Amino acid sequence: MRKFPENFLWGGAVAANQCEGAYKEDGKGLSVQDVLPGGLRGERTKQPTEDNLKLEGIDFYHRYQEDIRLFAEMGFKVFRTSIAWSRIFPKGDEDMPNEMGLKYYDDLFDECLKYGIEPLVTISHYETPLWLAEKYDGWRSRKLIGFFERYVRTIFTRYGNKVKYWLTFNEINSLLHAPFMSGGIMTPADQLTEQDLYQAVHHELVASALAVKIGHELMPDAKIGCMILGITVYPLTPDPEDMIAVMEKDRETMLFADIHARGRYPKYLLNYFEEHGIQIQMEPEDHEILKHTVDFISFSYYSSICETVHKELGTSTGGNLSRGFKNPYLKASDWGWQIDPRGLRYTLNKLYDRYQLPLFIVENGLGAADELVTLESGEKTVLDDYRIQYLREHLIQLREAIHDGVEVMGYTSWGCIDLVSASTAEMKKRYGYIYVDRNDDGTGTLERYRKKSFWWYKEVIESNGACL
Ligand code: BGP
Repeated sequence: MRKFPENFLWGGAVAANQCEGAYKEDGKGLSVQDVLPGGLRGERTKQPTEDNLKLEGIDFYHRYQEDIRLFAEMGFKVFRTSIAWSRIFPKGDEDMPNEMGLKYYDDLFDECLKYGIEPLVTISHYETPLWLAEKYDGWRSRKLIGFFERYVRTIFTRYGNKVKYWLTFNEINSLLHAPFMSGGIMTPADQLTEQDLYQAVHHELVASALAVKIGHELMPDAKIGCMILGITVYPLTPDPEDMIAVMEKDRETMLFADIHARGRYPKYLLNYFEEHGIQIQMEPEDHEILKHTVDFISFSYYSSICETVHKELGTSTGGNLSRGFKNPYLKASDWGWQIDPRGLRYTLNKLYDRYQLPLFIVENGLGAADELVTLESGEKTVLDDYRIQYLREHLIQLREAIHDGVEVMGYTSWGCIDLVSASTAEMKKRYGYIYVDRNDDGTGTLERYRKKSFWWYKEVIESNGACL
């Protein structure tokens, strides 16, 4: 019989900047998100502006106790969130941390542990302190490695006895696609060369390996993973040229996992650098630092895309920060992300075959415009059968992958409670099991309501996936 392992970590995921709000409370500094009111659709602003929904988020900062109680009610074993770097170091480059920020996460993690929920913490989730962006051009500067090191030492020392599971950079490969949001790089994207981008990538990779090294020294029992934006690519046609095109596109993603898992740059990337005249400045110690490889690989998975050399045959489409061609066999979400549960099984097998390291799916889900309805009983809910179907199909394929022999530590679906979208900065694109009464025009009571999927997911966890 196909089943999930006994200790499988079921749960959900959020990021500080998309849910906490309280953007300048208790000494918090600004982060790049506080000046991105339109997400990836819009321009950054000089100052935080009223139309930026992230400034208030879903007020998780003040309501986390209620929310974690709801997660516990669903039976979560794990809860993924991020620490907002600018709560701990408001500007990012100061010597001393902000005690009020540290205290907040102490309380948050204690609240999780009270219910036996393991925190899974992303150290940097698209929320570089704005000051580091303005003063240093974000991760283009090598100086950020040092600031990041101070930050991770601080949080590892403080939370080492509470947090066992850590992720370094959220979707680290997104730096190539969204340099400001992902890497705090102020220089406009169209003025950045590949040289600039890969230099910034190098700094993050060294910082990531440094976090693994320091984490293992300070917290011998901790498990520290990388986090990759999963971009699954298929050939649009059986033309062998398309297969080669897929291989090349895939490497833009896999290089990040390769370096994190193997501790060195792969030859294909070094050759690519040479052919394109890219010269990365590396310090002698970087090679030693990179050897500190991760304990597991985590990734986000929402959709897949096709690639082809026969551009005239394809219809262009996009997924999560990725562009490619439409797959005629797949349907898409209302935001155009193609829905491909089998692609999850394929991706899990591919990653496991390549690294033989435990895997963790830390994001997956369906963004949809939910409608709150009132039942005869008077209860307000969302009848989100479409979400249940999406999640169920993905979980069945995840179970298949486990049956294939893949070692999977856990699954945290994205936006387990509705939050502000990263790419569009809307509330309307909802992922949660819990509906939050907040609208794109900023109105709403912030009241929480259990959706139909809430009860479904509770049963999934209770039965350890047997009810799927
Ligand atoms: C990932 C990010 C998340 C998240 C998710 C869904 O790229 O790590 O922060 O938001 O995608 O994307 P969106 O919010 O754009 O629908």
